[in-house]
Amino acid sequence: MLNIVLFGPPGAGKGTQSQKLIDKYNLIHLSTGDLLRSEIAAGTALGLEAKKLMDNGLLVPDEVVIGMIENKVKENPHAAGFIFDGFPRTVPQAQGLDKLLQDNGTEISCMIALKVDDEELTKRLLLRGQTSGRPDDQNEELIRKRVEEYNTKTRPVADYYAGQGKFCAVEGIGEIEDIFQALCKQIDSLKEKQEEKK
Ligand code: B4P
Repeated sequence: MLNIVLFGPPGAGKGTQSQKLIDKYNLIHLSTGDLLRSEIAAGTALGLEAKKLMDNGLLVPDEVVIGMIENKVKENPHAAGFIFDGFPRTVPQAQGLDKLLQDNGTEISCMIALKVDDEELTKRLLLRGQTSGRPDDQNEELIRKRVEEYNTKTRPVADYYAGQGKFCAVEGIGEIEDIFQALCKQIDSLKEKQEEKK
């Protein structure tokens, strides 16, 4: 199986690139941001709780997101693989994901990080805020809070996968198509290595 974690700060382009990657590699896209937003839209108890945190730029509790991902992985036993977008965002989430995949006879193939500086992130998210209606994209202070959450809680997840020899990074600034090609290059070389091992 090809299980990719697409990593990067808020607005790095994880959602944008995931859409393209699932088509090319026939993978299932699991975005915790999208899953949480559909809980909010459906007005569930989980959604109401998550909304308060997300509207303040804060992370949702680990057990909530791990539970959501677990359900989705179990719903897709015959998948060719998954793209995890916006998850794991903390080291306990990464440990939870490792355990879940191990219990299902598979593992993370690689984490690929999109490198984008803070100035570009703010610019992109404010621009998206003009059309998306997402409350967390509407003002600079909130965006800064999300980047701060990323720097303190999420950044260490990269070291977690680097420690397993599963980390690589690509430049996340530039044309969307060029960034996509750089991601494909990493994934193709990963697939070649998987084939050689067989
Ligand atoms: P997410 O939905 O994961 O969203 P994101 O980090 O804002 O965005 P992403 O990186 O996917 O950016 P995108 O491609 O859309 O999280 C939202 C919130 O949910 C979090 O703050 C948190 O509260 C909660 N949450 C989610 N997962 C969680 C978890 N695991 N644990 C706890 N809480 C969790 O791109 C952004 C914009 O840039 C778009 O407008 C796009 O068009 C543009 N763009 C993309 N690539 C570009 C490029 N190359 N050049 C110019 N613009 C580009």
